[in-house]
Parts: sequence; C-alpha cells; structure tokens
Amino acid sequence: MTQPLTIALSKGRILDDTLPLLAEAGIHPAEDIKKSRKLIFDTNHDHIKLVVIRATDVPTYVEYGAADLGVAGKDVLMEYNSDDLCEPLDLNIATCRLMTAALKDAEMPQGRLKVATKFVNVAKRYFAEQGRQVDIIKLYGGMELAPIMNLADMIVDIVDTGNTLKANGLEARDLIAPISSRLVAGRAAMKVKHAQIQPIIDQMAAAVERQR
Ligand code: PRT
Ligand code: MG
Repeated sequence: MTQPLTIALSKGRILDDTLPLLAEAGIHPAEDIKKSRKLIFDTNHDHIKLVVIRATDVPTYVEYGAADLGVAGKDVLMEYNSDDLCEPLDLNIATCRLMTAALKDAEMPQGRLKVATKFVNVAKRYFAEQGRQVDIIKLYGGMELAPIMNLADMIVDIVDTGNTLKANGLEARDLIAPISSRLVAGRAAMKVKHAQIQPIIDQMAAAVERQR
C-alpha cells in the first residue's frame, strides 16, 4: 500500500534550487508554488504533498513527523541540533559559509567576547570548543549592524560573496562550517516509510551527482 508522504520545503532562496531536484525524482507540484499564497500543494502523485514553510521551521515539522522529508540549510540544522533527524543527502545547493566576523581590523577584547547572532546554539558550541568566554546576544536579522552600534564585538552569520560584510565595514574572521542544503528525514519516517523514501533519495542523489 502506498502511504501518504509529505515533503517540507524551505521557502526563500533554497526553493528555486530544490524544485529541479524534486523534478528529477519525478515529483512536480500541481501548480506554480511561487505564484501561489498557499502553503500546501498537491503533486502529480496522489499520495505526495509539498508544504512550503520558513526555513527555520522545516526541522520542527520533520522531527515531529508532520512532514516525512524536508529540505533545509545545514546552518538551520546545526542550530536545531536534533538527534531525531537524519540527513540522508547533501543536495549541494544554496552553498555558503557560517563564519565569525568583526569590524575590519578591530582587535578583540581579552576578556569576555560579546557575540551577536541568530545562531545562538551554534555560537555557544563553537566558542566553548575554542575555550572562549562569550556573552551571546540573540538577534533575528541584520547582524552586521551589531558591531557598528557597539552592541557586540563579533557576529556569527552566513557569508556567501562577503559583499554584505564589506558594505558594512566588516570582515570575515574564522570559518565555523561550510554550509549547503540537506535532505532531512525523521528517524521514524525513515523506518516506517523506507520503501517510499529510499527511491526519492536515490533519484535526487543521481540528480545532485549530474549537477556536480
Ligand atoms: O529570511 P527568513 O528569515 O525567512 O529565513 P532564512 O533567512 O533562514 O531564509 P533564506 O531563504 O534567506 O535562507 C535560507 C538558507 O539559504 C540559509 O539557511 C542558508 O543555508 C542558505 N544561504 C545561502 C544563505 C545565503 N546563501 C546568504 N547569502 N542564507 C543567507 N544569506 C544571507 C546572509 O544572512 C547575509 O545577510 O546573505 C547575506 C550574505 O551574503 P553575501 O553574498 O553578501 O556574503
Ligand atoms: Mg533570510
């Protein structure tokens, strides 16, 4: 019997690169996702639905089994940090780097470092590994502003071209992790729906290989 299958996609910049990979696995949304305000979409398969949600919500839907598969950035997955999620495939899309950054040429204080970021858990783990005492300041966006306004000494943020940092007088310092988007699955779904999920993973993997 074919069980229903729900795939959670990150809206925003990842979506454009995800849809061609899904198409290679034979999954096509029934309507143009980008032209619609709907959050849930039928596909050419009766039993497969797509939900399109904020990138940061994808791990939550998949962990609780509300979605069986998902696509999310490694940055989001590192921050969410759940043992109940597995990452069967690196999609090699939306690649970027998670880095520390500071005002250009600024010297860091000897004592506690003030670090502004939306990646609170990642930053805590990273600086703990470095043996560095930090105060983490949670922000929801525009992290580059924090050092300029003297709210923080450093930021932890996504860097791609580096243009955003440069435009604000900042420079990248240390690499925390190279980032790309991953296919994620709940551990439960991987077991219970393995027969349906595995062919999708295999076809997407082949498409990723062809794009390399
Ligand atoms: O925007 P929203 O709050 O809804 O969610 P989101 O920011 O999580 O979504 P979105 O669509 O902006 O990003 C989704 C994912 O894309 C991230 O989780 C990353 O895995 C990946 N990605 C790839 C990026 C970038 N490249 C990127 N350049 N995410 C963000 N950026 C931003 C970065 O935050 C910084 O402001 O772009 C700026 C840096 O770019 P450069 O080229 O100037 O260095
Ligand atoms: Mg964004």
